Amino acid sequence: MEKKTMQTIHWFPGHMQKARRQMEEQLKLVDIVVELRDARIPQASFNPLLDELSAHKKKLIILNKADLSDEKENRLWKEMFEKEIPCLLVDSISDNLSKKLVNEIKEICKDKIERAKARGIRKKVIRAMIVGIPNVGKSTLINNVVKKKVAKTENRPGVTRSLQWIRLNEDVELLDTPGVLWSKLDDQEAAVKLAVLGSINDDILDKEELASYALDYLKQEYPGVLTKRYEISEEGDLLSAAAKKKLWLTANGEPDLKKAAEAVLKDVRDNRFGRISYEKCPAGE
Ligand SMILES: Nc1nc2c(ncn2[C@@H]2O[C@H](COP(=O)(O)OP(=O)(O)OP(=O)(O)O)[C@@H](O)[C@H]2O)c(=O)[nH]1
Ligand SMILES: [Mg+2]
Repeated sequence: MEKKTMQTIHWFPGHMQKARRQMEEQLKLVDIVVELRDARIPQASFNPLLDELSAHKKKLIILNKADLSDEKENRLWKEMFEKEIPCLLVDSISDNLSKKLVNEIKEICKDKIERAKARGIRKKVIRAMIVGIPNVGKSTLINNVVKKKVAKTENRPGVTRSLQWIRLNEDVELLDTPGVLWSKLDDQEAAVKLAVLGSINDDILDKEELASYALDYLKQEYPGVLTKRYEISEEGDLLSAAAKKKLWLTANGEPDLKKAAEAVLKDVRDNRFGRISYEKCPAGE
């Protein structure tokens, strides 16, 4: 898809502004910021606003939903991030994360724990703020780590609306935060990827454009997956071809592109094409 023909995507509703302010306030209580990224789009899910907020804090990057992304890309991205910052590849639905996350957090904060000990504080509680773009899996990760459903989760952006401290054990507390974007989505291709994967509310976006972007990407980077799913030849107008083949038609028998776009986006978000990375690591080229 030509970049210049793309719609301009912008989504920074009031609750995100409020969340940003509250996160800023809580930051002074926090020992470490755990930043979740979507393993399928590790770069597009980087949030400059959160980066700015956590600039002087210890940090851990979690590439979440690693079960949905390409294994080879997962390895490459993790290696790349680890050169700068501790990084874990995580599946917050199936992994057993409690010990792994606590150990990692304690390791990163060990100097703070030591310093507290030296001051006579035997048990320092480490406070970790869990941040990330909407729908990346922050609340799911917290539920996994504390082994019960303490936070509401759903496959749409904007589910968590307020900050919530959760006691994990006697050593660690976690802060669930609402997903936030940033007010200027300069990189519109990144914005399209965020919208395609469900981190931006797409009610007011052009879904046909989003779906066509996804189809073009899949054709280019994962040849054969569209043929497998939609029995189409991966040439020409893919959205229209899929609509014809899958009989997503209007009352008068024309391809119903609106319906097709909804179906394609649902397939992307339900992971019907297998393990796909929507951003390839530059180190692999
Ligand atoms: N396959 C897979 N799905 C995940 C994973 N983590 C979260 N999900 C799903 O992603 C969706 C969003 O999860 P949430 O935990 O609500 O995301 P959030 O970051 O808290 O979202 P907001 O509160 O809206 O910012 C849910 O449908 C989860 O089941 C994961 O590691 N793998
Ligand atoms: Mg949430």
